[in-house]
Amino acid sequence: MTDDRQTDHPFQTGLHVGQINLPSWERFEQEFRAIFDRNFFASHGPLESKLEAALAEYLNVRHVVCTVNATVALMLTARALDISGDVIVPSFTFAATAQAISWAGLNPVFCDVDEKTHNLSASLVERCLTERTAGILGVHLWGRACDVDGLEELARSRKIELFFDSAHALGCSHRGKRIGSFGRAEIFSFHATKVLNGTEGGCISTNDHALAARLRTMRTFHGNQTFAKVPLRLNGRISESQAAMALMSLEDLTKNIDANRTRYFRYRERLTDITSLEFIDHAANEASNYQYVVVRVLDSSPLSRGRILSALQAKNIFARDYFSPPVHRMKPYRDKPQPVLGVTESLSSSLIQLPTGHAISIDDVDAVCDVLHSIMKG
Ligand code: T4K
Repeated sequence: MTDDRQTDHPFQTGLHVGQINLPSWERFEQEFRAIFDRNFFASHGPLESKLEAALAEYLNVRHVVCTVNATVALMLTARALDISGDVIVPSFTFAATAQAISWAGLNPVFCDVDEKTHNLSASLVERCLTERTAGILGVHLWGRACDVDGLEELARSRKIELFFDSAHALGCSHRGKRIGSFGRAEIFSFHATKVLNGTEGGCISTNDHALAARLRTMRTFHGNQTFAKVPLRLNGRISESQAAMALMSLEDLTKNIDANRTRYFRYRERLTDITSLEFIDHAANEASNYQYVVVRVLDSSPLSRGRILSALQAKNIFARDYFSPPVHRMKPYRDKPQPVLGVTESLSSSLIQLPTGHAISIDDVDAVCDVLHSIMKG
């Protein structure tokens, strides 16, 4: 145990919330030498195809279309659905969810989330439906599935589109089925902070042949990649180096999820007796990637969330106040009248995301918990 681990001293290296799961240097070198040898770095190389096939198998879905990041994947999907009007989205999410809708020329309508799941539910969405509603974009926040069945039923009965921002949910399940084949399409992120690290990257998974053809065509200007008639194209391809990183990370996924799970339960065990912090659970009896460790600061807390974050930061523990402010309070949306979203506001002002992942040892988790114990004494 080094000085770093003693709670009366700051960590010399900051503890961050992101996963940053890395392959060994030797594997990295081998994969990147092979890319150099092929002299093929971008524009639909062999690793793109290999990654798409591997992910399609993992997600048990017909088509996976990889992209440069999840934001572009969301934009492409929203555009490829060929709808116009409003799309109902949660405001309690990363800004990319709603901004992708706006980039696609659609209008995000912000809906409140369920207090327990932090996600959209069919009953909440139903209250937002109007004749302008063309779709619903659900988010499986923290890897917990939103009300998939209720939303599918609603989308079917109202004849509107349903797709999912699954950026947090790779390796998670709903009713025992791996997230990835619900709705018309699901979108995943391979950002370095996610459980599957492509440095940057993302993908769309779908069982819809026609949609996949449109997406494959829209994500590139390459003539040999024309599979459908589309209104617009862009360069949203994944590079070979991103695909190489993502493939290595996919091989390590089980190991990385196991590491997250161990840290998650350690935090949970160590924090149970701080009664003014509520530990946010994952769904019972479902697979989770445990990539997020989230606590809620209750009203009974002797310290505000801001004070807790500052106290942690003073020890070089960079816990985050995700997602604050909620998206409807960010530009450009805050410039227009927005609904009152009570649960969203409350979650947005009370949650803390704690550091986890391979880069953080169990000793580190203990040290973070020690700091929390000491500051929450008041
Ligand atoms: N939908 C949802 C629900 C999302 O959460 C996200 C992204 C998206 C869609 C869009 O996915 P992408 O288009 O990004 O694929 C991060 C990530 O950039 C973003 O991917 C993620 N969600 C969001 C929740 O967090 P930042 O700006 O807060 O994180 P960043 O890059 O500052 O990383 C956090 C900390 O981790 C840093 O302060 C330092 C540390 N770090 C980070 C990187 C990248 C490192 O130590 N090394 C690194 O290489 O947005």
